[in-house]
Amino acid sequence: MSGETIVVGLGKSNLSVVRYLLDKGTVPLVVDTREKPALLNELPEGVEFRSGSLDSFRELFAGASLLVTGPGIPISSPSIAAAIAGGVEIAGDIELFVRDARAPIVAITGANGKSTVTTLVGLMGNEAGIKTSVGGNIGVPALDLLSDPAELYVLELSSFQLETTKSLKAAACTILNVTEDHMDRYDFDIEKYAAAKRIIYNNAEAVIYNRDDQRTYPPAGSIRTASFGVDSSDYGIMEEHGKTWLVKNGRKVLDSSEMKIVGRHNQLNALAAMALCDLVGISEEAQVSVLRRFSGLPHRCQFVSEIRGVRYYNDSKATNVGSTIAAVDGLSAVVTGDIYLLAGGIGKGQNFEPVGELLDQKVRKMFCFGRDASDLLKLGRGAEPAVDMEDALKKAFSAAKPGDAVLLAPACASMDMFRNFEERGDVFTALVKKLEADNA
Ligand code: UMA
Ligand code: ADP
Repeated sequence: MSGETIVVGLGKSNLSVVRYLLDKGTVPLVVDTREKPALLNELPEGVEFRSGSLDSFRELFAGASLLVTGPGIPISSPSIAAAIAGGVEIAGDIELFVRDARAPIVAITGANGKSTVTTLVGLMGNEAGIKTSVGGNIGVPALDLLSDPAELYVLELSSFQLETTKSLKAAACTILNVTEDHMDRYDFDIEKYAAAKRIIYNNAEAVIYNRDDQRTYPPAGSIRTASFGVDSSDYGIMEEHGKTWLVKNGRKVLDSSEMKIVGRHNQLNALAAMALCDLVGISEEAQVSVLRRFSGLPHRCQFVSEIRGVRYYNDSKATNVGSTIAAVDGLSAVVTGDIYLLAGGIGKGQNFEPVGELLDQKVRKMFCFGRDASDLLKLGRGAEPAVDMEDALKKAFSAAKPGDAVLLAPACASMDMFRNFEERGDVFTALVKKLEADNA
């Protein structure tokens, strides 16, 4: 094999790739478009780093033996596409992981709900006494899991990660849903985004799909399939005498009011998690016991404080329109008054019209901030400008009455004003706590 191994992009995943390659005796060259990526000082000694535009590396890429691209790097970038066309092998961290993993893998993708379902399956596996490790897009690079022997891996996979993965043979996998996200990476074509997600089904032993969402359907002939959805067939939902049951083939398994996570979307997440667990032998007892106690991940419709009778919720993880709709729907089920929405950031080329429909029905007003606030403001119907998130919060505080709720669910990525969605949620929480102290 001639040429060198080039790691493109120095983020979290590729730092794990560098360590992995060094362990295998390969010293890669690392490149990044940023002059000083935040993780540069963590690059192990002896590994060369170069900064420059992707185009400036065209010749280097063309002569490489292997290109390992981070998820933030589009493989359609001309210099990378040219290298691939010229026969250079491309892989991402997940590809390297699955080649070495020695335990079955449960793989989860979807526009929304990935982290919730991934966490649930991880907890359920461990509850059943199976040593289960969780990683991937959820924030723990998959390669970091290899050092700790596991009996089962649960991976959250983004469409970006799937694009550079070809050897995955999941023991069970799912596409939870496909609604608009990352359109700027998929030529504004949701079918291209869905096609990237469907890579997860290649060579899978068992597939779970969302029967209410055609874009999640597996190709004909997939070995074992099961589905989840809002009717009472297969993994489903049954309404009876005012109760909402999670059912398996019509058999009542859990009264959803026993779960701490609320909203239809979380009922669907619970069904998907149970289906995946059944396929890899995680007991129903473990499934139900986790569903009864799991109170949700931080930054997902997380209750922050009640100030003068108004409840404040942090759903900073709502980084696309679909997740904002789910957050508002979930909250509508538990809030009697009006909902005031704080939204904005990087719109990623999404169509915001469904947010306009929320303003027609469930949301009283939306205060908009961030880079693409103007796209949200075009919706009219109660969309008002704010200077930044703090100003949006102040405006919502002035407008809300006892019984109302203020919800941060931005429908946008955060990186125009914050490091990531976690920082945005933390800043919001701190601002709400300050408001609470000032109004005690
Ligand atoms: N970047 C550059 N130049 C480069 C390389 C990267 O500007 O040369 C930028 C990217 O455009 C991006 C950022 O740096 O904005 C991070 O990209 P990265 O490839 O270095 O990402 P990592 O730090 O390795 O983090 C990735 C996932 N990030 C992305 O897919 C953008 C993390 O998911 C994931 O937790 C981590 O790997 C561990 O596997 C975050 C995410 O936003 C939560 N994911 C998207 C989502 O969920 O919607 C897909
Ligand atoms: P992801 O990892 O795919 O971003 P999360 O589980 O972190 O998904 O949830 C992020 C946000 O998406 C939640 O706060 C909620 O608003 C919304 N959400 C969660 N599950 C679903 C679902 N099944 N369908 C639609 N929206 C969802």
